[in-house]
Amino acid sequence: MKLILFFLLTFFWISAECIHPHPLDPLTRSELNLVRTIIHKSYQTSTKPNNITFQYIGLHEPDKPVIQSWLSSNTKTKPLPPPPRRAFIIARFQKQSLEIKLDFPSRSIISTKIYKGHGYPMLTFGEQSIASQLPFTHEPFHHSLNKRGLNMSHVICAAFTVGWFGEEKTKRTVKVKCYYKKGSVNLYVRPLEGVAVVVDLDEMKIIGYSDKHVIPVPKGEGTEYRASKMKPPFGPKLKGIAVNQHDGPGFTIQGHSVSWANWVFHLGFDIQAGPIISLASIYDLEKQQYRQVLYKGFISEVFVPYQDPTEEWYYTTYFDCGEYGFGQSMSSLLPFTDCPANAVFIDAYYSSSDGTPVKISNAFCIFEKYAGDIMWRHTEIALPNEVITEVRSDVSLVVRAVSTVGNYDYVIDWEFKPSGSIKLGVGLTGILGIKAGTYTNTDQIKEDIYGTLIADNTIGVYHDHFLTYYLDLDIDGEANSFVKANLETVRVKDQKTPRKSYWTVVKETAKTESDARVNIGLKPSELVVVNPNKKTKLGNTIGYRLVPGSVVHPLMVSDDYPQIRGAFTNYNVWVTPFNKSEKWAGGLYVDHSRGDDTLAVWSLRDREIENKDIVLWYTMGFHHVPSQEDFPVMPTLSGGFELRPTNFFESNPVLKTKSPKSMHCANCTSQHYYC
Ligand SMILES: *[C@@H]1O[C@H](CO)[C@@H](O)[C@H](O)[C@H]1NC(C)=O
Ligand SMILES: *[C@@H]1O[C@H](CO)[C@@H](O)[C@H](O)[C@H]1NC(C)=O
Ligand SMILES: *[C@@H]1O[C@H](CO)[C@@H](O)[C@H](O)[C@H]1NC(C)=O
Ligand SMILES: *[C@@H]1O[C@H](CO)[C@@H](O)[C@H](O)[C@H]1NC(C)=O
Ligand SMILES: [Cu+2]
Repeated sequence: MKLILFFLLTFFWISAECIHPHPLDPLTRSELNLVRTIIHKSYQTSTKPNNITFQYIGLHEPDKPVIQSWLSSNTKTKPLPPPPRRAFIIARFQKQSLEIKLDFPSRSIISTKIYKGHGYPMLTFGEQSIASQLPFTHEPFHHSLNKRGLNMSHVICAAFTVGWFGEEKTKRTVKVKCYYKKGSVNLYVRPLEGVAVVVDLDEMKIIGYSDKHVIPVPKGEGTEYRASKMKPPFGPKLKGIAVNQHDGPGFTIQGHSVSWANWVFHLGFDIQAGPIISLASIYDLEKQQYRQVLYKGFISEVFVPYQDPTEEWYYTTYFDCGEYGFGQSMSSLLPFTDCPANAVFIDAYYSSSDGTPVKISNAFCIFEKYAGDIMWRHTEIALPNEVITEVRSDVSLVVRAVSTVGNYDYVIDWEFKPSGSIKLGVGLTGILGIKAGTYTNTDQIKEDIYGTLIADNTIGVYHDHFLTYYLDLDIDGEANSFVKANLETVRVKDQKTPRKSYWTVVKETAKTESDARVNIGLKPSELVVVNPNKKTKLGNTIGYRLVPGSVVHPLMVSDDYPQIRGAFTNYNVWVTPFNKSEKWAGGLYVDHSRGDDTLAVWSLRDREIENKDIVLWYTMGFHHVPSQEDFPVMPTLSGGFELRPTNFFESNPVLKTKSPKSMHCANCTSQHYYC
């Protein structure tokens, strides 16, 4: 009897663990299955031929106060039960976009709304792949291939979003472009230029076809990037480097909650955004408590407009989150190369068009990084008979994901440092967007080709990458302000100093949204999110500073259609009051969007942002002028920015942090990573 009771208790305890994930955990495989089952039950009864497709399924997050009170109750003896798990779904059904909210505990749909605005939801892989097959059964396409002497069994097609260029009415269309893979797997550098197939995704049929002119498909030779297919000479030769953690990793992962050194945070996943970092707090040694830094941060949109205005290319202005799904596009990371030997991996799940869960194994990796850098140091030679040298090693914790959106690979890093800094890194690699041309030497070029000739018949088209981060900083609490600490030159008026000028800091607290739109680089200034209600013992306002990097400003004119849709890039920095429904800088329905639901539009309300729960939006990026080194695959181009404590701590928070014990590995001279 006792034994049975024991087993029953154990069973309940375990199942309680299972049904109580962290309220911000991404939807699990079984929850995704449940979504499909519940929604199919409601929509399969229809006699209409159009089946429901799932464009977006994600966590319907509990409201911020609910999360906050659940969190604070966790430290008490009687913690609150976690709020009910819910899902938010965007589905296409009978040529309409449905917004469905679903409650897991009651297994029921709690609301359904038909979206009436402009634009369409994210494209699923399923519909992209069906659309990409359509040309193969289209007679004119066969003709185009014959005309070029191409063998159809070596042709691969892909679907591309087409944007919006002022059309009154739109259909949910994509353009399908095709590539030749005979003799190479590097298909993106071998386009069938001039052939464009317009597909209506709702009807799933071809509604337009054009074959403008025959341009040679760039040759396959020299486009290979697989190590296994390459012939010597190889080089330069690199020796193996060991990563050695004899005592195991210094972090712990429970579910999706990560704790390392003085940091704790939650790592979530979303099909549209990819990684989501929430509830990042840092332990303050002096205050003996964790202090809030970031309530939530993620990449809200990635805008990639190409700069070729010709008929074949003008529409290539992609929104990688809202159109293709930065999370859906995440690649499985390879141990030892995508991440170092000491990395730990986490899987992710999303739903395919028909609602079946798809697993991305090794979607994230988490690892401690030590690259031989210095956290702080000093050598003191001024003391008599004594030289002091103190150095501390810079070890950090990295969360990494890679999104492969078609041809491009984005390496996304969130790096936490014991000093309180959070560094956000972006690496661009993969294959360039290529246009085929007739040129084989720049001498032949007499016109603007909108790109760089990077191989025979191969033009790397000019483009930008804008990555807009959503950063809901809650510096020691929700009520925050945004301060521009402007560095201003002062001309000396009196004669007491030989100096004629100096610079000083003039602080300006943004009252409303319009005060907080900043184009970085125009004026020297430190941009700080402060908690105006908290001061250090010395009286400085505590805060976190945005240290920009990889700054870009859009170069298209502001009334150009892609720039209207991408108007959230008009400033590098925006600050908005927190609003749960303002998450996606380019809007929720980005495909064919008209720019009426962007950050730039919300911000026009010019709401008050002083001493309020605010969100900082930061756009970093790159203008990409391709070069020959980017071919046939591009060496990583890195950029990023930093969030850095400023008067947040009473003094250097890593003063008393010891360098980790240095480790000598017996096998470090070996060329392999066996240690
Ligand atoms: C609709 O979905 C059901 C079940 O998933 C499937 O059997 C049926 O073939 C689908 N119909 C169409 C027209 O796709
Ligand atoms: C096309 O390629 C396939 C597969 O390599 C081959 O079997 C076929 O013979 C080729 N057709 C022509 C007409 O060359
Ligand atoms: C939140 O944002 C949405 C979309 O911009 C807007 O319609 C709504 O009025 C906002 N809510 C508040 C309380 O401002
Ligand atoms: C070094 O490598 C050898 C074999 O490659 C292995 O037997 C030995 O345990 C390794 N030593 C350490 C310290 O890892
Ligand atoms: Cu690029």
